[in-house]
Amino acid sequence: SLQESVQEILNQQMAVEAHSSALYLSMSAWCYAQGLRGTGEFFRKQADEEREHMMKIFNYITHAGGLAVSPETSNIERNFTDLRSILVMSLEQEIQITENFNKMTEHCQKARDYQTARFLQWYLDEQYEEEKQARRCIEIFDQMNSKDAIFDIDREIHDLKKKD
Ligand code: OFO
Repeated sequence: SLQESVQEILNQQMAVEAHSSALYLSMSAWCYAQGLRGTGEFFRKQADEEREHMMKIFNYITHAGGLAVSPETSNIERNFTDLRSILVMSLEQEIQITENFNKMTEHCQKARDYQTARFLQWYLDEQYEEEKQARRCIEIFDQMNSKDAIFDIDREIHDLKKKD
């Protein structure tokens, strides 16, 4: 079964994923309220994915005979200034989450819990994709930005969830 310290860092990450999901939902709401439906949908899907990430950890802990902790979420940002600042915030958040998984993997290796280290590999792959997508969003914004282009940007970001 899981070592105490490994269970603890997995539970902490469950809370991070829950927060991430709630933050993306908040970004989605803001975008929809601005009439940016494409980006609103993009972030709504992103919120769903973060919840799936959380549940994947929940299942892992549970099936390993541990005790998962259902996280609380608070301090969810609601006041955003503009679309670009949301896109930058999203990239920064993903970079931070990647760093979490690096540290967790290192912890598991030191604790000689190679099973969990291997489980975490999935997240590192996923983070690579998410950072790539978040970086692409900022590129799209910066390449296309002009007052007339905001709805084209909105559509391009929306379509990112179809590609890959
Ligand atoms: Fe995009 O963060 Fe989850 O793992």
